[in-house]
Amino acid sequence: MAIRPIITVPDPFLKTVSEPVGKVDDALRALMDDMLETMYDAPGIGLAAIQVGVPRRVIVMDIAGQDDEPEPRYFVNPVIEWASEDLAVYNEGCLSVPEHYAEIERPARCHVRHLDYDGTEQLLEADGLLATCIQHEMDHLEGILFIDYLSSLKRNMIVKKVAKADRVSA
Ligand code: GNR
Ligand code: NI
Repeated sequence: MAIRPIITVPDPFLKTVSEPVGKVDDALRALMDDMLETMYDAPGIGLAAIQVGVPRRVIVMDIAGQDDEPEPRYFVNPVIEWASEDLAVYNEGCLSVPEHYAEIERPARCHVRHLDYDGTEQLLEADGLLATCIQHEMDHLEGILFIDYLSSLKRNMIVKKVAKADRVSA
């Protein structure tokens, strides 16, 4: 397993629409292992493959609390089958937009069809943080970031600050 660098805004690669995975094989599992290790190290509660520069429809996630047992989740080729009419607001952050947060409104509950670590088809029925997080991650697969829901004024300000912080620390 290895920790991979996470790309940040304004890297245009984050806008890539990721391609479906053909087959869940050992090479894909190695990618998912690296993604999980990278996510825990960051630390974060979710990570899409595009954030480590791989334009494939793959997500890892773990929303268990710090004092709880780890609960890694893997999503390959996820599809939202149903989303609730009722919305929920969550103060979102993103490892590709470090140290900036914004309240984002999304469907409160959703059902997501996907393949798991073994390539078995699963249906996730999500609410709360799990629903928010899976939708945030699935946006990454379409090249969308949470800051894309903000005004261009706010978005541009955040992108500039991240770029500057990355310059200073580089
Ligand atoms: O670590 C993360 N926390 C988070 C908090 C609220 C809503 C979504 C997230 S996902 C984020 C990690 C990340 O950038 N995933 O793409
Ligand atoms: Ni993110």
